Amino acid sequence: MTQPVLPTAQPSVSRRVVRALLAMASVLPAFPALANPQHPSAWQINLTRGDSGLSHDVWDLHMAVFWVCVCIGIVVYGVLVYSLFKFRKSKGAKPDTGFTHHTLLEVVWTTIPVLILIGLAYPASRLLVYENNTAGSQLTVKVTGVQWLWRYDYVDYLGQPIRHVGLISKLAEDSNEARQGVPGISPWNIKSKSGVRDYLLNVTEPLVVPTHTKIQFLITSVDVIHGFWVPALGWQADAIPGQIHDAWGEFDNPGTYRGQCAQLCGQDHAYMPIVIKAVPRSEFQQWLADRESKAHMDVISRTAQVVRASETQPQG
Ligand SMILES: [Cu+2]
Repeated sequence: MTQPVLPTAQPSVSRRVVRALLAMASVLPAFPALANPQHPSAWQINLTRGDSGLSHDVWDLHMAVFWVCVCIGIVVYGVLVYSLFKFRKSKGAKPDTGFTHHTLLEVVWTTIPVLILIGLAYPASRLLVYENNTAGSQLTVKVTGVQWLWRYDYVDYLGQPIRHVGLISKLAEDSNEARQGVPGISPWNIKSKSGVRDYLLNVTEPLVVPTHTKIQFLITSVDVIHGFWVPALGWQADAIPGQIHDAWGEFDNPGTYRGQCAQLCGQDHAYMPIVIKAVPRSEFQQWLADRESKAHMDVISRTAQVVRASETQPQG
């Protein structure tokens, strides 16, 4: 067997490669700091940490997997780049044509990835089971995707059924007019009360939910597949016609949380944002009571209209 002619090591090159990899790795911890659960900030490229125990668990797992991948990348690409420089043709290196396999090495590089995959699959599976366990929810909201808006129906709260409280949430009027080129409305001038630019991000009416409450979302659609995605919740669920997908979420702090439809659902897919307004429990209870009494009055008014119409009908 011909032995390869190996050149002498080039410590300056390998040291430069290691230094470059370390420099790249040192920038990465800055990314999570940019994650804002309520408003995405400029250059926010990492997953948001969200605003509840569940979303923090998702984020922690995501970061753990991320760092495992970074370590694997450093080892694999480190060896690759080091070998490229150390054994380059210009230094006289020649391939070992007689080499076919190395049993011990093959066992090692098969066993290590299998162990890494098992190590990642175990916490991921546990979190998946936890994420799908909606038992003990205190509020249930049915979410229906419609081309191209969201409908929310409140089903029950603290074990009590809620009747006739629902709302249609579609793209805010100013954004809708600006996107259609209505004269006099510029996308750049559309801002919320707090001065946040919210062109295409605001809706006619947000989904109002209480903080510190386990909320069960029953997600479905009436036409095509939509995707209910609010990054602060830590998950995304498909809204599929004829199926109910249940998931749960919670908000620890009051605020406005934004999301988007995450499945390409038609020509106005980009114009059906999601806005969730989390408010303290007492405020939510007041809001719900107002909505229930308004819904009750609407039912009475409609019934009275029907009775009046039947009374004024000419008797045959
Ligand atoms: Cu869509």
